[in-house]
Amino acid sequence: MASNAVCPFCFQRIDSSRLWYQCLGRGNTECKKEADEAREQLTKSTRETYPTFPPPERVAGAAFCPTCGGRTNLRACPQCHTALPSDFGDSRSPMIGLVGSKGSGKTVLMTVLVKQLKDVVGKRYDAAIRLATDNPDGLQGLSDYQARREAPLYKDRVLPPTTNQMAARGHAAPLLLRWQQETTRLGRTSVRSTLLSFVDTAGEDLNDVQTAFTLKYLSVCDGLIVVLDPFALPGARARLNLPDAAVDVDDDAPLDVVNNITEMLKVDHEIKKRRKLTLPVAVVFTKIDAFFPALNRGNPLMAATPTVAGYDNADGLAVHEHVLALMHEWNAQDIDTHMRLNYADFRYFGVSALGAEPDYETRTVAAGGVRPHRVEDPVLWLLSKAGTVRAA
Ligand SMILES: Nc1nc2c(ncn2[C@@H]2O[C@H](COP(=O)(O)OP(=O)(O)OP(=O)(O)O)[C@@H](O)[C@H]2O)c(=O)[nH]1
Ligand SMILES: [Mg+2]
Ligand SMILES: [Zn+2]
Ligand SMILES: [Zn+2]
Repeated sequence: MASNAVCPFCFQRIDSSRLWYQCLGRGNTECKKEADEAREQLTKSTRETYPTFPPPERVAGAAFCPTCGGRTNLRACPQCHTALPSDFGDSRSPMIGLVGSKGSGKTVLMTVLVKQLKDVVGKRYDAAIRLATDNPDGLQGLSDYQARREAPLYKDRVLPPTTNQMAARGHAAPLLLRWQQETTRLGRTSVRSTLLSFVDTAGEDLNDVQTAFTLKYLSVCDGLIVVLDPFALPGARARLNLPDAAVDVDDDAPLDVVNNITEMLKVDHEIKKRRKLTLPVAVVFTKIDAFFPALNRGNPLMAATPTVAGYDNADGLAVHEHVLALMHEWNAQDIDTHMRLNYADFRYFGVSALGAEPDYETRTVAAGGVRPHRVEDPVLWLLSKAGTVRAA
């Protein structure tokens, strides 16, 4: 039976019951690792792998490589020939898009979010949350990911450089996380697996509505995290005392970004002018730590994420309302107007990936290190919609 899925690497719709195989190089004759033309065309990846081949008829488990005869159970995308996580075929795999304006804090947020999910949220849910592929974010393997993304931020306390535009870096490999959890239904326990896919886009890609990649990516996402930079709002900035080095974007970029995303989605989903978009959108204001001194102690934005193993809807709504109040203070109601007119299902979030203001000039994380504040909220909300996370 054909079952529809989306390849997290090339964003094409594929039949997950007819996945291809990728050789593991275990045959009697030598099989060579090579770049793959289809993969390069669809994902810009020139990574060399053993050959990929279509499934022989009536094979369910392992198959044998037609070139070297070696046995393999590694599955791959029929379109872009990229190896897929072992349980791709039988797990739910919601795609969560992470988009936002330049300098809004996407790279820091994604790095911190992944670590927070692995180290903290997993324990809370009694779930195993792990990177699911050997090429996270285009890097070669988990240790490379840790060395290039996590260590600089957590150990050396340096902020990442700006993410290259897709055109320059050529390859926007998504980061796949597998969320594995035991569930009990009608007295029977089984392990349920969900794959989450995030792509860190460069800010500039969004300003260019024609960026085909972004369009294709947005069109297959089941939910979106739209990252907005409060420092780009003059009304918010007026309440802070920010050094020049902290401000990296043009004024009002947040509304432009939201507008661009809406335009792209509407074209793609062929939505009539008067209809609202139905995919859930988490609108996330980053760098909320800069506003801590001005917020009341009782403000839910100041409190940590509730530590229950479920999405706390009442807490989420309280945060939503308080962020909305801040938007009014910041004179940014137009963003809310836009959201109400165009989306049927959205919620506001305020997060701080770092937990305290960095030294913007030297690009150094504060002395206390990275202390994530509410970074997991948007993902938990989106996953509660997908049914992975219980709403409490
Ligand atoms: N106060 C505060 N500043 C932050 C935080 N996260 C990021 N920043 C600031 O925002 C800057 C940009 O962060 P990035 O994560 O590189 O932003 P980005 O959206 O990936 O930027 P591009 O890749 O250029 O599009 C950082 O250099 C910090 O100055 C945070 O949690 N708190
Ligand atoms: Mg970046
Ligand atoms: Zn082979
Ligand atoms: Zn693919």
